[in-house]
Amino acid sequence: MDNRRNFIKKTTLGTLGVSSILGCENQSKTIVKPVYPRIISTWNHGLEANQKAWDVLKNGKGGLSAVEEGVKVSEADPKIRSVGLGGYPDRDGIVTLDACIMDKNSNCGSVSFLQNIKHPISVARHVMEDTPHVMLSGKGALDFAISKGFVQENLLTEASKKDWIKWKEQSNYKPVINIENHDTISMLLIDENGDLFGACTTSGAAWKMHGRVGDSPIIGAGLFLDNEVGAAAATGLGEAIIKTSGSAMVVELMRQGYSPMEACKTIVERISKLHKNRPEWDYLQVGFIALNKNGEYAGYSLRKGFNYSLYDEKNKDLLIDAKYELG
Ligand code: SD4
Repeated sequence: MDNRRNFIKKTTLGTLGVSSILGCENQSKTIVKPVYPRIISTWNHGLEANQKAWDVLKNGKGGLSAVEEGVKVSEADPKIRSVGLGGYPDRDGIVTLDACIMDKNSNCGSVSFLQNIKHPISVARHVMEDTPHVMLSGKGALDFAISKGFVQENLLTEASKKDWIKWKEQSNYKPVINIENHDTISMLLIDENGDLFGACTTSGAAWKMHGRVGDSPIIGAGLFLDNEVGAAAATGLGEAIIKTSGSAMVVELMRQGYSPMEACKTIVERISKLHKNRPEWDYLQVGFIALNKNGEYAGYSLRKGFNYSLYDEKNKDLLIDAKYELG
């Protein structure tokens, strides 16, 4: 309790240095007027993804289709090197994908270690809607995707192959911060009724071991929402996010009354403390985005360089530099 009191004191004193972008990032403790619909997504490619999601929502297709169609934009873009087509491969030169999706009723679906399918998020949705399970992995996920009509294709582009060949010269697994361990798209959406939806999709950490699965397909790590409270999602070094059940913890802190910013910051601090004296510290980056039931939002990361995209009625295509822990 004391910590929390201190934290609130610190934030009001401006220790966070949070700019009150649109009066929304730095949420007040007083009653706020809910603002929705609203969409936030990790990184700058979230701009295009948000636009698509917004259009789908406005066409009345619902929040679940909106987040699915939104992140599919990133999955299909070969220039985005950590999602879907064109994603960096593992150390054996194989692109393997992780994704999950969640709706307002806590229904969720997920795929991990999926190969040769451009839109893992859509397979994840099928897992959610057409099976009694939450997660399918590897060959089982691929067989399931094929049974649903998905077509196999080579996801390793020439550009990613070239980078992989270069990486193999040293074969040193030390992801370059904000380059080789970024670009996962995580999208959170609150619809016109105040209901929450989320999606997360990635090819994971570049040059990972074959078979490695990160946080992104794990409900509670890469993505979590509780329709009574809010939603959170992550990007960055998956191992660190899994160890703290990052997204679930952000939502639980919001349940306790933390603002999205306070909740994200608290979990980033926890991750920071855990990893400070470990070898991965040098390349550790994590970032969280959060959206609560009022439509208040925030993003916060360990190191500089994380940004996220916002889309709502007033603010189309806004890219926000997230506040960060290590100044
Ligand atoms: C992972 N969290 O597999 C993912 C990588 C990532 O932005 O977020 N990239 O660890």
